[in-house]
Amino acid sequence: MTLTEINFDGIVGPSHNYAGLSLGNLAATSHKGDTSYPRAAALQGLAKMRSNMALGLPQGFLLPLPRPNPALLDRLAVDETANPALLASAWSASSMWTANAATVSPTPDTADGRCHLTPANLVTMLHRAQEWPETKRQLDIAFADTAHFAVHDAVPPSYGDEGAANHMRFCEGHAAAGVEVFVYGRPGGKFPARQHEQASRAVARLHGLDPDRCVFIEQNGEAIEAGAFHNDVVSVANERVLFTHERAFADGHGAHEAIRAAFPALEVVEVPESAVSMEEAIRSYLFNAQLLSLPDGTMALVVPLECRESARVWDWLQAMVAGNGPIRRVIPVDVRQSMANGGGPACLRLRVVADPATVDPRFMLDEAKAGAMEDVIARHWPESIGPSEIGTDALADAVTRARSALTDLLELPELG
Ligand code: SUG
Repeated sequence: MTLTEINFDGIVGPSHNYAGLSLGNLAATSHKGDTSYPRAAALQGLAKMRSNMALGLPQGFLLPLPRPNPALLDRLAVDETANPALLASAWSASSMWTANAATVSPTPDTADGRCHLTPANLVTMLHRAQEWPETKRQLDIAFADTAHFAVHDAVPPSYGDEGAANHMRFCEGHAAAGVEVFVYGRPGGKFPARQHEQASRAVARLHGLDPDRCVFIEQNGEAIEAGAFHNDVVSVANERVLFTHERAFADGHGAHEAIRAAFPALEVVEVPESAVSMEEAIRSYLFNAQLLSLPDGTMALVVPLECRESARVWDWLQAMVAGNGPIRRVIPVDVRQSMANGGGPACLRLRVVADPATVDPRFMLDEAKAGAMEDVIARHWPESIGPSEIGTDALADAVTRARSALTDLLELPELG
């Protein structure tokens, strides 16, 4: 068994659009009604995957879900009198943000020694709540090897669960036993607190985690109000490192101490408000970064290009790599199409620590497959989608055919 971290990125679906459906996600609501560019969006995502593979890291992917979702349109009896947001929900390509696909507890952390995955119920938003049964169908195929994986049903409503976006794992190395940290929000603010404490606790129990190696932390309500609708907008962890904003947690000092009590090797890289304000951190998505362990044992931070465009953020990052902290490299990537919906590099990936040989190879990427996928995307993904096209038969045909071309290429007829 060679346990290693595999990032499963969501392929951006052909219906990618800006309908402004996510209250509290300031990027998404401010881009409501813009024209989207699904082909460019999907190619940006693949370029990020290629760039991570070039670092010597294994890369997987999950497919876009079938859209428009006919079952949702039927069950809501959507017609021309219905609120346009209901129609748009059935067209959303939001499954691209696979950090919200599931919570993952790898083999070294669980009582039965299997890697446990619980799809996120995403109940707070209609366009996301429709995702999990189809997401589970993919997880059931990709991780069908039940000697090594257990895929659960989602936590039942009304406890909101948003998956890995509110979950961090600390360990000496990915293959070593971890301490799992669950971050939840307290409801009652002006924006929804999407992760409920009871959902996090249920996931920890379902996965058979040792209660002494679990930490539950409250997110700062001010962070949610400033637009951090998931904790991964203000913090990211890898191995022994927590990279976080000073105001990420309700009690920052208490949060670090609680993690340190369970994981004494913790190293905190904290960005103070005086260097980068919470607002600037959220605008640039500094923390929605992939903090990666490179084959040479150092760490790199994959940030969105927007970080280079903010002088304060870029200055802070330059000073960080010039120092002698654990993060030695910063790699900016262009994921602007996803960013405009509030999805940075970290939102686009689900981390699974596993032996790649135990994963269905159809979900693993290599250069040849990436090239073939780019061809399919270039040929079939709509170049652009304007708001008036959502709901049209012509676009429904185009996006349905586009997805079929991908499932054909990947030899995944069970998802066709
Ligand atoms: O759930 N955006 C997503 C972005 C998710 C980002 N994920 C993480 N932070 N891990 C969301 O708010 C916008 C779609 C729209 O409005 O059409 C959207 O769903």
